[in-house]
Amino acid sequence: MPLVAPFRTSFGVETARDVLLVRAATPDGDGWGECVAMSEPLYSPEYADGAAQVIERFLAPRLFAAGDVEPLDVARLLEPVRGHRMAKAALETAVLDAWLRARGESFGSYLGAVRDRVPAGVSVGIMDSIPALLDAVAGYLDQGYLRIKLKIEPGWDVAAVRAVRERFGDDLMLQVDANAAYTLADARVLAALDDFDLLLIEQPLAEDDLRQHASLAQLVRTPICLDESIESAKDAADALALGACRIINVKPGRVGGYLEARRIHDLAQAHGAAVWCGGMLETGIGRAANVALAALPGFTLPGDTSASDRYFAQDVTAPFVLEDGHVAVPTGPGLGVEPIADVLASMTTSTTWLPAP
Ligand code: SMG
Ligand code: MG
Repeated sequence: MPLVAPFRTSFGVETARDVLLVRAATPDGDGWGECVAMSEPLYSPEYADGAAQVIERFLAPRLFAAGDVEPLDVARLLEPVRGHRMAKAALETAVLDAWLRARGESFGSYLGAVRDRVPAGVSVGIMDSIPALLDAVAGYLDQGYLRIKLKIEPGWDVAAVRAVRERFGDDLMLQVDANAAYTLADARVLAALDDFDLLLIEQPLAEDDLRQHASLAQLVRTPICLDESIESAKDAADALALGACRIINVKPGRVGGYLEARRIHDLAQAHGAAVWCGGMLETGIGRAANVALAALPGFTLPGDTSASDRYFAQDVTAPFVLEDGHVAVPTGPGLGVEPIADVLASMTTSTTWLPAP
């Protein structure tokens, strides 16, 4: 799916989204799940084609072998396979969607949503120049986005943040995301961001640098938020106990599914730590579930839950739209949205059916 504009991060430029969707065909009806792995293993070790293969060879056979599978069984059945959380999450979501549709219950209701709409933030890529960045941010604010996240990397940090803060004022909710582009030796640059009253600095250091994030947290005043480092509720517990972060970006794909994502929400709430819902340039399928999760009570910061048109001219479902800076939580059974058949067909490059043995 072509993106409406290139999206540059510290690890690369995305111009299109290569999407892997999982459809679970069950006796009670279909369910859908979106795998958030990107086409290349640059954000994390998983990638879309690899996820398709691990589902086909190792994950789906375990579910088929188990026979009658309920959503709460999926993670346990897939546990013997190490890692591959994004692939596992897509399967669990498809099973959960089918199960909820059969029961007439929405994702939001099942997960424990307490809001019917969620405030929307937007993630703004690294640009060629500060004027281009200011134009992009102005455009998003005109559309009503309530929080801006700037992607940063060494060389595109303090000046970019200063320019946005000066142009749009102190009331703008502003945060940054480095996607692991810095080391502890850059602490001075990261501390310079303290002047700009940011909500948080997301994943400044490498994903396996929990201890160093804890050291960095002693050197900067801005709260540290972890994304790539948190792959499970256990990781979240360790990070909070170590003081490696005060805030967690919850991405259901990264942590193996919506049920584990909810556990992280519950754990963070018990710790008094804030969570917010991250994004992986999802289509309407993944977005529907993210928006439902973001409506839980502990999601107290706006998420990367933007409207469909921030990413795609044509979404695979009816588009999610921004209303007064918010996105509505779907209320229909399951995800509450489904792929539009002819749109899906026009975008599909390959389909593999895995028949139950
Ligand atoms: O879905 O709005 C979105 C993208 C939000 O910045 C975003 N995601 O590290 O949080 C992150 C990145 C990961 C994907 S970047 C290609
Ligand atoms: Mg991030």
